[in-house]
Amino acid sequence: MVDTSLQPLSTITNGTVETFNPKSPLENTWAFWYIKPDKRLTWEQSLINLIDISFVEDFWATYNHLASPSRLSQSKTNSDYYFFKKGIRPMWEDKANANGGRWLLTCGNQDNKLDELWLETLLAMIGDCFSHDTDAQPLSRYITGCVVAIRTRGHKIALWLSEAHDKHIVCEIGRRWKSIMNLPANVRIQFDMHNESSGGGQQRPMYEE
Ligand code: MGP
Repeated sequence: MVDTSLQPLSTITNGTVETFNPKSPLENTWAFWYIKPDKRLTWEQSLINLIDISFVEDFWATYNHLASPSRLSQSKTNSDYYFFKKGIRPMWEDKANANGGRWLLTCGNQDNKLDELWLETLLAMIGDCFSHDTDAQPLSRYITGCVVAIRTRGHKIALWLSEAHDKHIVCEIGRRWKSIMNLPANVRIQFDMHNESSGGGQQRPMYEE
């Protein structure tokens, strides 16, 4: 893993050591993951932890360095970026995800809006935009991560939650995500529990916004 973090600066003033961190800390530390499509590997083996991000500056350095989703779609079909809270593995099996689900936005094959929607989602996550001052408890605590999946049959962006059964919480997060992405009312997002998406048995989404 590449460590791009700058070291804090220390100065001695009148015999006292003062430490300045030149960077802006994020509310949470996040991890970028990438799935490199490789038929010889299992899904889990193809999951690569790219970098952990604790500072705004590191977020932009990484974001600007990585190929955009639309760029991936030109040569790396079936690859995914996962952006998750540090300590949560981007898989259904992680205990933070096991009882949760995902809001899914199907983007079609057009790349023109994909990068914008992905960046809006990332910025909302690191900026804690899913929580409002009036919330009894910040809704961002239920968000574990997000995913962009590059597929020939239509790219997808998903928001993963640790909660699936509290309809009020899940649907409010879905509505806020739509608003953050500035989606028109006629564009629908769908929520499924992970154990349904992994089992493949469910025909209809659990919730829709
Ligand atoms: P996918 O990438 O979520 O969907 O899962 P895709 O490729 O759009 O296909 P879909 O038609 O199945 O929706 C693709 C496959 O990757 C799954 O069938 C699993 O084999 C594997 N996979 C994906 N995820 C997110 C997980 C996970 O969390 N755990 C495990 N064990 N396998 C996963």
